[in-house]
Amino acid sequence: MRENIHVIGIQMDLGASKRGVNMGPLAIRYAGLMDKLKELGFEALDKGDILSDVAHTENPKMKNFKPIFDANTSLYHQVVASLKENALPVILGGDHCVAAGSISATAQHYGKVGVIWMDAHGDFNSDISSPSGNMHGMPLSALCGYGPDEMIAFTQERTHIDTNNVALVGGRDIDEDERKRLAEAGVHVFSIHDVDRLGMAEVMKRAIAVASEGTAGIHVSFDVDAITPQEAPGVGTPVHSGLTVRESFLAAELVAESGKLLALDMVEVNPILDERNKTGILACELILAFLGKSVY
Ligand SMILES: [Mn+2]
Repeated sequence: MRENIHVIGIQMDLGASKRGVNMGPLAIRYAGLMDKLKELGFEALDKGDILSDVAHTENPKMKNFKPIFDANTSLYHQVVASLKENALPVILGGDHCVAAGSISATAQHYGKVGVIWMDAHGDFNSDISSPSGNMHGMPLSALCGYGPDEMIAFTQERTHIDTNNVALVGGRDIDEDERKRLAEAGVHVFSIHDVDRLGMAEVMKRAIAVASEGTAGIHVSFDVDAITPQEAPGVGTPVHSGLTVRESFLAAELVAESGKLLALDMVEVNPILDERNKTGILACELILAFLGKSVY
């Protein structure tokens, strides 16, 4: 685990249909993230927030593409810069479209990385398959080379993530088309059903193995809607019967134990829909667990 942490916020909610998730970075910081990182012994640097331009849609199949791409371009360059300084970037979303920028940066820097995508949803739609045109449903597809390619066009040559090294954990609301696309692409899907049957320890053991095989390490992209809405009410697209809080912490602790974490996204905290920052506090504590805070 690196000693330097760079916290990078991105106030972005244009990839989702419900507004307010742009305040996520503030809520997570308000829970005491920077002080708690320092208490854990890290050199933690707050790089502030990237702001997005106002909503602007030209193509209804990719709503708000331009302001999303522009903010993601800033994020991409910030994450690359942090990695060059040997820091571990922690990205505070913002809706999940921001992973297009952050994971592209990790892949560009390290060459070959694995991804563990923890989410109630697949986020594996393209502009063609998406029923809504909301871009927070497309980043994993774009990152793996299944479009929309414009979403990750930060450099001349795209660095696609090999789906052999991608594990989706906690999925339970995946569109019919998306299911086919995930299967055809060969993404390793560990749905909530697999978590029930195998237990989180076994699921994470397999997910970490998938994401580590032949890679420099793992970028974890954690969408707080992976957690059951009773425990994480502050999310834009809640889906019932999700991960328990303990399953979520166990996942984070096992990633920390693996020593493979290269970067972490904590996304989709929506303070407007939250209850007294419950979800913001949980997201903050999960970040600490991913970085090695243990209970004993
Ligand atoms: Mn997501």
